Amino acid sequence: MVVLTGMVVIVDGELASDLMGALHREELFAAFQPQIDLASGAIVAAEVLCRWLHPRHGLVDPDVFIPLSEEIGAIDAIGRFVLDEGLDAAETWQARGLPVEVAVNVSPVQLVTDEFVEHLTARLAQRAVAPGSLTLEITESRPLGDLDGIGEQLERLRRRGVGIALDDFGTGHASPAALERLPVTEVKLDRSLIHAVASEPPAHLVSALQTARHRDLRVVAEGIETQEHLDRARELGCDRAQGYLLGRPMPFGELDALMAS
Ligand code: G
Ligand code: G
Ligand code: MN
Repeated sequence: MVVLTGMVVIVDGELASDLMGALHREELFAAFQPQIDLASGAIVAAEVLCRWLHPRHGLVDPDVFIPLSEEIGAIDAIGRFVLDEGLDAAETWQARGLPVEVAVNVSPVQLVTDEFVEHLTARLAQRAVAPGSLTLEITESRPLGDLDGIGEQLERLRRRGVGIALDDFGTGHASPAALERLPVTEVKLDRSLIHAVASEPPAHLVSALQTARHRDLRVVAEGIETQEHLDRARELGCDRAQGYLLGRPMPFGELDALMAS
């Protein structure tokens, strides 16, 4: 099988074996993308996004290496790495009295066993980070599979005070069911809904948003690239916004400097 990543064609068996050692070779790093509070305009959170700088192929798309890592059993190690990067950032900001939260993507594959919850619990105990300042983003772009099994793990995380976001909300047909059955604290509206500026939001989305508001969930708009997108996010009643207009995914130091200015 051949995978296209930008201009490069890579045989995927080779990519898989490269990915196995990527963490130890320190080829993986975290990028941080700011989230803005729509009322105040302040940076209130950052999403941590994993990056892989391959020595020969350059940056590999996460849409390629994340699913690959799930297949080859590397997602747990990568997930722990990204979580640590997020907790480092939150700890640094909170030590300085900056109330900035972090959001970390978690693959449903990481929630198949108890390991992730146990690891996260241990990490939180070691660190000066308020659990409420960490949100885990669960994507629904791939089928969430056994909602009950995932729900159980998410309940345990909620009991520890961690926030749970439904990522890419409004794309999959699973949205309303997942919203109903999972203990979520936030929904992240997929960028396709923000980019469809000219059209009315679909009825199922409007009703899902009403449910979200009734349950007092935070609503975050993704993919804000233009002023029009920002206006759309406000019209939809979003609390927070994220996108290239407001800040691209960037190294920690860059976001840190941006917040200081
Ligand atoms: O920047 P972007 O290309 O980072 O990310 C593409 C996709 O990869 C998104 O769906 C995003 O959620 C996912 N992704 C990025 N980083 C991580 C990560 O650390 N863990 C998981 N599970 N997914 C990630
Ligand atoms: O699926 P998830 O929301 O976790 O991934 C976020 C993805 O969206 C990342 O790939 C990130 O680089 C990308 N992204 C962030 N802001 C924008 C934006 O304004 N426009 C587009 N097209 N993508 C964005
Ligand atoms: Mn995300």
